[in-house]
Amino acid sequence: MKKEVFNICGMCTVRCSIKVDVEDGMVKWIEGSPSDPGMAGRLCAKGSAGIAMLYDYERPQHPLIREGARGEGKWRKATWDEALDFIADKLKAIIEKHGARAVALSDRGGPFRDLHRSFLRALGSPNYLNHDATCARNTQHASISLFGSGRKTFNYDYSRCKHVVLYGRNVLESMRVKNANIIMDLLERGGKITYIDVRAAGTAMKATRFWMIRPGTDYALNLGIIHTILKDKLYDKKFVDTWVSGLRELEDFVSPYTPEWASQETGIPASEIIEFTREIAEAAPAVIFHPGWLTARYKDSFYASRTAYILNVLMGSLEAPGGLIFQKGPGDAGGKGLNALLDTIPKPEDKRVDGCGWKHKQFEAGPGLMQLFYKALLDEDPYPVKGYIVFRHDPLLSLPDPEVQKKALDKLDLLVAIDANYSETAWYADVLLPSATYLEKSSVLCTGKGLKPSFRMREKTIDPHTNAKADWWIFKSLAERMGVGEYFKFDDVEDFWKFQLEGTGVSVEDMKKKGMVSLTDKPIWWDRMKDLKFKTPSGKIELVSSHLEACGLESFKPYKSPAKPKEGTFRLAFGRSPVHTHGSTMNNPYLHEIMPENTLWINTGEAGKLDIKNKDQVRVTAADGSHSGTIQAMVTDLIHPETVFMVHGFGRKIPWQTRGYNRGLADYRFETGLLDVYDEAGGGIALMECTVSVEPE
Ligand SMILES: Nc1nc2c(c(=O)[nH]1)N[C@H]1C(S)=C(S)[C@@H](COP(=O)(O)OP(=O)(O)OC[C@H]3O[C@@H](n4cnc5c(=O)[nH]c(N)nc54)[C@H](O)[C@@H]3O)O[C@H]1N2
Ligand SMILES: Nc1nc2c(c(=O)[nH]1)N[C@H]1C(S)=C(S)[C@@H](COP(=O)(O)OP(=O)(O)OC[C@H]3O[C@@H](n4cnc5c(=O)[nH]c(N)nc54)[C@H](O)[C@@H]3O)O[C@H]1N2
Ligand code: SF4
Ligand SMILES: [Mo]
Repeated sequence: MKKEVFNICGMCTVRCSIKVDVEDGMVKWIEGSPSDPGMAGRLCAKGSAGIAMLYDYERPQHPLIREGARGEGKWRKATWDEALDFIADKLKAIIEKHGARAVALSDRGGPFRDLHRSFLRALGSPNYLNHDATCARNTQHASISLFGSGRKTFNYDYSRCKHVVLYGRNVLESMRVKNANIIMDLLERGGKITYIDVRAAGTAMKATRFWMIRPGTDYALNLGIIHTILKDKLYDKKFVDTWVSGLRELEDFVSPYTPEWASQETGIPASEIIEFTREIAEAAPAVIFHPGWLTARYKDSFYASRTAYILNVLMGSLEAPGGLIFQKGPGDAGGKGLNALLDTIPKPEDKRVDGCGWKHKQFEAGPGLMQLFYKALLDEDPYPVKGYIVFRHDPLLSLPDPEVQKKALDKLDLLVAIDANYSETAWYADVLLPSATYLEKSSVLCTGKGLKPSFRMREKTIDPHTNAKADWWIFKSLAERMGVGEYFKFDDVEDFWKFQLEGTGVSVEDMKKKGMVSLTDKPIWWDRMKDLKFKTPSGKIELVSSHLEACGLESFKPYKSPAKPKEGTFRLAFGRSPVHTHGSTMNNPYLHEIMPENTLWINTGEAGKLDIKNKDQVRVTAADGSHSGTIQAMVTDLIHPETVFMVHGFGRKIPWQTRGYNRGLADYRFETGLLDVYDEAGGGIALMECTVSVEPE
């Protein structure tokens, strides 16, 4: 029997809409959903390799309970009842001794969080965390400091944009399929891309302008551009007069930061900075300065991101076609949003263990900060945490200092990992619960915000063909065992969908037709001179931020030049390959075949000084000497002399993943001592404040 099912891709976290062809209970074909115009059949390599993941038996297939020491790799197979009872008994003992706040849960963010967040809240713990300290926290906080709301306030209207400026936002490789398509169209219709990176990543190859910037100096570049805009009065006066406070203070602050000064810092000629600024002002307001997603990770990346937002404001690109568009939700379409289980459960009274939102007032409480969580775990301050559930998240691979992390994790009485693969963290856990893959499970419905808000659905295409289970089932079963089953009264996921859709006017049947329901026919635009709403105390875009100032932080931070690495040492930069997702696809049979390991990009001149030739094996050593490894050199002019680069996620250490095991090097193992180093205004861990030495092997 043949059928077509609409699903949401889970091979990375950008969640493209897909259509899956199933024949006789087997997945045969995956393509971008035809009902989503941005996808129209298209998919990336990782998305296509979903089938290879589905039928790969080198991923967890049964619940496992640890037998040997943590991380030793000795496990016993358990039934679901056994594993869930084991977890529930331990959690109950922890809660009895230390209170519910001694249980924490972290995930990888995203729109499918309602059930597991509800589970934690039902237990009574405030300690929900996600991955964002290593991803977009600086950008999130930069947005809050200006607009009073986070980075998801805006979407980027590439389809009408005339000039997009990207700081290490490698859109054509670190991709969203939809955006990559639209950006290629942008180029075809004569739009411009200025791409700024320490190396010529894939996007640089297509860009109309590429600036190879000195590492860690994007903030200086922005100051030079802002200086030019204000000096030459190139900003959108009407927009700025209407919405902005603090322009005069900004003018005073940037007065010493001339393009000539910026040129010395960044290595980009002053004449080019001036020429670029005029060009961009001409294209305004259809311009986008991308404030970064991961961006570069330095101690002042918050200010680099904040000034990128300020550049959009000065160009008046907010809610302008081709600029930064306010994301509209169901309410803006005159409808009602999805019901959330989380809203039905009382908020715990305890304060977060990581201090976010109270001790560290500059940081949103929301998902907290992993590095502060680890510190609290180690010091048992302000209180002990003894149970930790890691769901769809691999902290040991995605944060620095795995050995320090392990010391913190050793304070736990229970570490549970719920994963579709053997993650590095799962391998260290006490119990590993195998999660069904996205093709084998239905998830809670989610909202797609934008000019045309929608509801989106992931429906399972086949039943799990191993003993893995869907997330909703795992958390419902755990909730029942923990005595909080009254919140999880739905029979199955379809029953939960009905609860989510109650009062919205949309039915489950409507959702199943195409996997999404648009809540409006016409795109929703607001009048950018009248109807914008900013959630700052003043209702304005606050260049002088009342939030930052109240927290004792500067709205305009004097620039500090990053130190140049010593001879023979380099900053270690990292990024993505278009064919891998972080560390979770290195063992995928197809993707492994396309890219089995990473290489080390090194500048030709620097390689010459060290007598390193292209394709030589080289030794890379961490700054404190604690870690070293060999890797193939890729000698190229396309990288800045102060830096070397490797793709993130390789050097996997799980012997049961025979393909990915020990192939290539792991960037994070060189980031020694950085678990504690972060941007104090933005909270983002400064992963690129990392130097390594390189020598011929
Ligand atoms: N050194 C260094 N560190 C980095 C980065 C870097 O480039 N270099 N990148 C940073 C960034 S931007 C991010 S976002 C983080 C990413 O942080 P990670 O936590 O590494 O994120 P992912 O690899 O997306 O996925 C986490 C886990 O989810 C599992 N998973 C996948 N699908 C499912 C599923 O359906 N169910 C369940 N339960 N599990 C599933 C995967 O197997 C994986 O183990 O890492 C950050 N850390
Ligand atoms: N194929 C694929 N796509 C993905 C993901 C994936 O794992 N695989 N993950 C998704 C996730 S979670 C995220 S957060 C995004 C991340 O997407 P991006 O934000 O595009 O980040 P990266 O790919 O990590 O690339 C970071 C770039 O910053 C550059 N860089 C380093 N230092 C500097 C500097 O000082 N200045 C500038 N301007 N650049 C610098 C690096 O050379 C690198 O090219 O990608 C998403 N898309
Ligand atoms: S970018 Fe590729 S892997 Fe990521 S969700 Fe889209 S199709 Fe899937
Ligand atoms: Mo990310």
